[in-house]
Amino acid sequence: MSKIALITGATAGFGLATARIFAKNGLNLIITGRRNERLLDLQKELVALFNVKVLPLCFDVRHQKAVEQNLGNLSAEWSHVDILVNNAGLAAGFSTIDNGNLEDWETMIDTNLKGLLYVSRTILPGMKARRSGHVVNIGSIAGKETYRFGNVYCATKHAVDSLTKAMRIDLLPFNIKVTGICPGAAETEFSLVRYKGDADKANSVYKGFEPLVAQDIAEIIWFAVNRPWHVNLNDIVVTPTAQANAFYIEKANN
Ligand code: NDP
Ligand code: 8X3
Repeated sequence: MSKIALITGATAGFGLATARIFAKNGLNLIITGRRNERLLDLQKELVALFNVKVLPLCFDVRHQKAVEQNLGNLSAEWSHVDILVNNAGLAAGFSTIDNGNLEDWETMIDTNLKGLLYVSRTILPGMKARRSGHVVNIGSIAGKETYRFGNVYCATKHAVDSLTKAMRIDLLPFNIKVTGICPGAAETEFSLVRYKGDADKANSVYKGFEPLVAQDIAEIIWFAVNRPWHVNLNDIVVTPTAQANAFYIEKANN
C-alpha cells in the first residue's frame, strides 16, 4: 500500500517542491494551504504526471476549528497518515522589537507555532495508535540563532526547535520518528511575504550569492523520510555554501 504524506503549506516553496518529489516517488498526498486554486492545480498536475492520489484541503492553520474540521475527521482512505511535514509558516516584517507590528506578531506566532501544534495534535493520535509515523518539522537557522530585526520570527522558530525535541521525547515510546530541518537562506516566496509584496526588497536578499532553492530542501526531506526504520535524522541545519550561519553570508558585492 502506498504511503500517505500530509504536507502543510504545499502551495509554494518547500511544501510545493516536497509534494512534487513525494508524488514522483509514488506517495499519496494530502496537500494544504490557503490558496485553493494552487492546491487544485497541483492536484491535477500530480495526478496526471504520477498517477497518485491527492487530497487538497484549503484552510488556514491558524484556525484551530478549521484544522480540526479538515484533518480531524479524515475518511478511512486518508486517515492513515504516515508522514506529516509541518511546513506552513512565514516571517512578517523586519524591525526592532519596539517597532514591531502587532498583527505581524500574531500572524507569525499563530501560524508557525500554534498552527504546527494544532495540525500535529490532530494527526499524532493516529500515528500513536498505529505505532508508526514520521513527523518532519521545518524550523530554520532563525531557530538556532537570533539575528537583528528577526526577533519574533526567530522566537517562533526557536519554539519550533524546542517542540521538535519535545515531540521526539513524547513520541519515543510509540515508534514515531521526529526530524527537524533548519534551512538558511532559500529563495522562495518567503522574502516576498516577509516584505509584504515588495519584490525589490525580497530580491535583494538573494543578490550576490547562490541561495538554496526549494528543491534542495525537498530532496533533504525526501532523504530524511527514506532512511531505514532504525535510523532517525534528528536535526538538519542546511545553508547555502555561501552562508556560514544566520550572520555571515559571503556576497559578491560585499
Ligand atoms: P513560501 O512563502 O514559499 O511558502 C509558505 C507556505 O506556507 C505556502 O504554501 C503558504 O500557503 C503556507 N502558509 C503560510 N501561512 C499559512 C497559513 N496561515 N495557513 C496555511 N498555510 C500557510 O515559504 P517557504 O517555502 O520558504 O517556507 C516554508 C517554511 O520554511 C516556513 O515555515 C518558513 O518559515 C521556513 N523556512 C524558510 C526559509 C527560507 O529562507 N525560505 C528558511 C528556513 C525556514 P498559502 O499562502 O497558500 O496559505
Ligand atoms: C528563513 C531563513 O535567515 O531569513 O527562516 O530567517 S532567515
